[in-house]
Parts: sequence; C-alpha cells; structure tokens
Amino acid sequence: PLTSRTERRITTLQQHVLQEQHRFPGASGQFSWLMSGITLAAKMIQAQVRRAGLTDLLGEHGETNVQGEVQQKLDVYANEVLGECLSHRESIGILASEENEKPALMHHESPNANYAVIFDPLDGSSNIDVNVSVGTTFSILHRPHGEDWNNPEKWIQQPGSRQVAAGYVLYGSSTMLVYSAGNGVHGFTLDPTIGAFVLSHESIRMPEQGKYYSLNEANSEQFPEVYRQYIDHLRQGQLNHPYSSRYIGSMVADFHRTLLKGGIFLYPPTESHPDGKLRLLYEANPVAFLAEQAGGTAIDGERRVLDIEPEGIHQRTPLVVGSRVEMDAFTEMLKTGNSVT
Ligand code: P6P
Repeated sequence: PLTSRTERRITTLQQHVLQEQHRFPGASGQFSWLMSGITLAAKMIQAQVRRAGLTDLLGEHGETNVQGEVQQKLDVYANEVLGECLSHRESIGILASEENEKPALMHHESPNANYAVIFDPLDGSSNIDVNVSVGTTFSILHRPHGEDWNNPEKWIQQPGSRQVAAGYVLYGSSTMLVYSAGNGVHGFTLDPTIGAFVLSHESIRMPEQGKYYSLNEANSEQFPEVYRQYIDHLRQGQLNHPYSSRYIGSMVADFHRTLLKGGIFLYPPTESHPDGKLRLLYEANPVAFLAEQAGGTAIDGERRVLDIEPEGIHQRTPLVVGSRVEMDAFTEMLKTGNSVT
C-alpha cells in the first residue's frame, strides 16, 4: 500500500456522506449531491463571515457602502448563496429559508425532486458585528408520500421526527459542519489548507451530564415558575455538582457546546414570547434531531420537540435541550413540581 505521510486517515465530509448514502432507499446519489450543495454554500459563507469587517457586509441592510452600492447584510448574502447552491440540485423540490416568507418552489419540477431543505442562513446574525460565533442550520425532509407540487407547505410542515438529516455549520474559532443522517452525529472541521471539511468528531455522544446551563437569565422574571425553580436547583449545586452559566446568544454556538460537553440549553416561554423565540422548523428541529442522535433529549416544556406537528413555516417553540441527567431532572420537576434530589 502507498505509504501515507499523514499520521491519520483523512475522511472528508463528501466521503462520509457517500458512505451514509446507502442508508437512503433508492437515493442513487441524490442525498450526497444535495449535501454537496450545502458544503459548497458553507465554504462560500464562511469566506465572507471571516472577512465581514473588511467587506462592508456588516451593518443593516439597505445602507449604502463607500462605493454607493446598497450594502448587503451578511445573512442576506448567506441566504442567496444557499439558494444559488441548492437550486442546482435537481433532487431538491422545495427550499424554505428563515429569510423568505414563503417556501421557494424549485423551477425544475422534476419527478425525482424528492427532498425539501429548510435553513436559517445565518442564525445569530446580530452577533456578527461584534465578532461572535454565528451559524447556519439546515433540516432535510423527504416529500410526503403522494404529495405533489401543489402544496409546498406540506413538504416542509412535517414533524421533526420525519427529518432524514439535519445539521449546522458553526462559524466559530474554526468552521465546523455537524450533521446526522439518522446514524449518529458527526463533526467535520474545515481545513482551509485543502478547502475540505475533514472528519474531526466521529460519532459524537453527549455526556450523561454536563456542568453548564445556558439561557438568557435577563428574562428570568418572565419565565414560568418551574424554569426559575429548576435553574435555582442547578445554581445551588443540587444536581450532583455546581454549574456554571454560559450563554452566547447564538443558538448554534450554545447548542454545539451542549452537544460536546453536555449540560442544558433553554429558551423558555416568556410573557413577550409565549411560544418562545426560536423557530421550530429551522432552529429547534435540527438541534433536537442531533441531540437525540447523540443520546440527549429535546422538549418544548411539555412534549418531545420532534413530535410537534408544524402549523406554519416560521412558527416558534420553547426549547429545552440537553444531556440525560439534566433533562430527566427538568422533566421530573415539570411533572411533580419538586426537585429530584
Ligand atoms: P435572546 C439569535 O437571534 C437567536 O435566534 C438564537 O440564535 C439565539 O439563541 C437567540 O436568538 C438569542 O435570543 O433573546 O437571548 O437575545
């Protein structure tokens, strides 16, 4: 065999997705071709995110930059890049984005366009101007049996349990793409020297328990009582050990830490947002899918996030997601109103 100069075997995302491909009945390369659209867009978006302060891509949409051009917000740019890269994937029939009111019906109404892709092109974009991590989320659904082109909403308004794959790109200290196609969660780090996403976190498992809780405590007065009780429980070290608070205000970054380190991330209902702030289809569903694939759980305060029957593309949901010990303790408190220890 060729003697390899690299210390370890390199698995690119493309290779990994091809290996996953066989799990999709009769998908004949459609899924991997679809995923290549997402990775291309991720590379293009990250190139701009890394240069945001230099290219007038910061700031509010509609301002004009020094050349008098209409200034593009980075998430408008990210939305266009994803739309451009994915609309050339004939396996995709429907695209839906946080940025667009309605789902886009792909122009090629080809019979084998069986996938719908829902994404938030740049989640947490209010953090860009202060150089804090942001992310792209994506959720992939299969066309419901018997559905045709007349009801694009039907393709995407399916419970998260029907996702065939989901994931996110985190533009952090490095650029990582984390995804699951229902066979575990796998993390890939972009190696800029070769321009490829390389497997760096294979089969990610959430630890049984972590040491961080993550939520916007400025809203505490507006939380339902049980949420306040629960956070006090953690804060007082009554769940086995003391906790630290970590809140970045970018869901992808807060969830990524929870996925790797365990702990719990919450966006509770508040008086101003009785259904919470996060969106079901392209924020809560992707992270809930990954959390469960990695051994954690995700609920909306009453039921499993992945069981929620969507009624609208942009509907919001409260989200509580994390590792087993924290989630069992929260669920117990919801049921009995008492702490478990
Ligand atoms: P708050 C970003 O705007 C976002 O949608 C999520 O990425 C993040 O978790 C949340 O909102 C932060 O909301 O109300 O704490 O600023």
